[in-house]
Order: sequence, then structure tokens, then C-alpha cells
Amino acid sequence: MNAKIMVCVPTYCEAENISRLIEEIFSLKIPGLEVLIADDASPDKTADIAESLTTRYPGIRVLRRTPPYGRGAAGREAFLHALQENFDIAVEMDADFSHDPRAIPFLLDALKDSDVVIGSRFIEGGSDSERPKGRQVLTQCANLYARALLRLPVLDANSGYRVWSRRALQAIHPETLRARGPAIVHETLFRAASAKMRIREIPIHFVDRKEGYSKLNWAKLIHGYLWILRLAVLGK
Ligand SMILES: Nc1nc2c(ncn2[C@@H]2O[C@H](COP(=O)(O)OP(=O)(O)OP(=O)(O)O)[C@@H](O)[C@H]2O)c(=O)[nH]1
Ligand SMILES: [Mg+2]
Repeated sequence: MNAKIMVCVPTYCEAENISRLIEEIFSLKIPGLEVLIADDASPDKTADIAESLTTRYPGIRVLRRTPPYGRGAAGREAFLHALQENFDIAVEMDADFSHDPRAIPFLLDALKDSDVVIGSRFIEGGSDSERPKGRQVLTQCANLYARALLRLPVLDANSGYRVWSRRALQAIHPETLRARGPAIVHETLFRAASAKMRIREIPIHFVDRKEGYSKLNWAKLIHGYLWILRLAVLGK
């Protein structure tokens, strides 16, 4: 029987991207795959657009989230949903095409001999060369900082393009995840590494979004740095 795969996409104001993203994911024709949009009441009607596609693609689920909002809170809820609905695998990815949906089959394939697969910019064959130099440097700094403080056994700890086996999802206990913002990627990876999950990186080409706007700002960035420090000191 096919594995049940849930592609979890947190969204806030992705009206320009969401339809094409859903179309591209389903055009991969991966058996057993569904898409979960975890939307935080986007005023641009991202959730309505996703829902309007359910007649064409019955495998779409839309979570219309209530507060607390945030990238992390949405990811946590999506993971819980995947576990409750008995999915075997969860793919997490951004809606802005920085994560190319065409990489999904390769990431899934790598899960055969691991528990968590990371779409990585920083292993051989991966890249992050298209974005402005300043953004690349910011990512590199945050990545070095997180890897060093949390002793993460990967080269791209910031990547939000990942595949989780059910075993790994259970091991990180999504119900007790605390990060509400982007630091969720560090918290989940830290827990997976602490639980001795087998983590593998697969190269991806990360590109800048072409449509919509970035939700990352200085406040979130600094909050993320402090959050990682807290995680390193407290160990949870
Ligand atoms: N549900 C939810 N999703 C969010 C929130 N903030 C960002 N997202 C989604 O998380 C993904 C990543 O957000 P981006 O704004 O692209 O931020 P980023 O990728 O960290 O930064 P950039 O490289 O500047 O694009 C996208 O799918 C966003 O729509 C939020 O508060 N709630
Ligand atoms: Mg982005």
C-alpha cells in the first residue's frame, strides 16, 4: 500500500503563489500525497483560494488557524494534524517557491534509509547563490550560530524544506513544541538530533521568492537568535 504523505505548507499572504504551488505539487502525481495549508487568517484570502481548488484536487486540506499565530505555531499544528490523521510521512515546505516542489520525490526517496531528510543548500550540489549577498550572509550567520550552539549534525540547520517519517514526528513530540516563530526549524531539528534520529541532507537549489513578500523581519530574526540561545542553555 502507498504511504500516506502530507505536505504541510504554512502560509501567510501567499495569494500570488498558492494556486501554482498546489498545481505543481499535484502534477508530481505522487500516490498517497495530500497537501495541508496551515493559514493564519491571511487577509489576501490565501485560504479561500486554496479551498476553491479542492474540487479539482480533493487531496487539499485547509487549516484556518486561530491565535497564537506564527510560522512555528502553524508548523506545530500541521505536524499534529499529520499524526492524528495517521499520515506516514510529513513534508514541510514554504509556499513562496524558494523550495522547488520538483525536489519532493528526491527528498522522499532519501527517507528510505533515514528518519528526517533536509533539503540542504550547503552540501555539495546544493546552492543559495541567487539571493542578494546580504541575505545569503544573514542566513550563513544564523546557520553557523544555530549549528554551534545546538551542536546540530547538519550543514543547513535553517532549511525549512524537510521530510519527516512518522517515527521522527512522534520522537519530537509536536504537542510540546514551544517556538511560535521561525525558530521552530531549530527546535524540531534539535529534538530530532537529541532523539538520535537519522538525519540526512539532500542538495537543493534555494531561490528568492518572485511573488509576494517576505515575512521575515529584524524583530523575528533577533527573537530567533535569542530563542536558540535559550534552547542551548535550557536544553529544551
Ligand atoms: N501560518 C503562517 N505562515 C507563515 C507566517 N510567516 C511566514 N509564513 C509562511 O512561512 C513560509 C516562509 O515564510 P517567508 O516569508 O518566505 O520567510 P522566509 O522564507 O523565512 O524568508 P525569505 O527568505 O525572506 O522569504 C511561507 O510559506 C510563509 O507564507 C505566519 O506567521 N503564519
Ligand atoms: Mg521565503
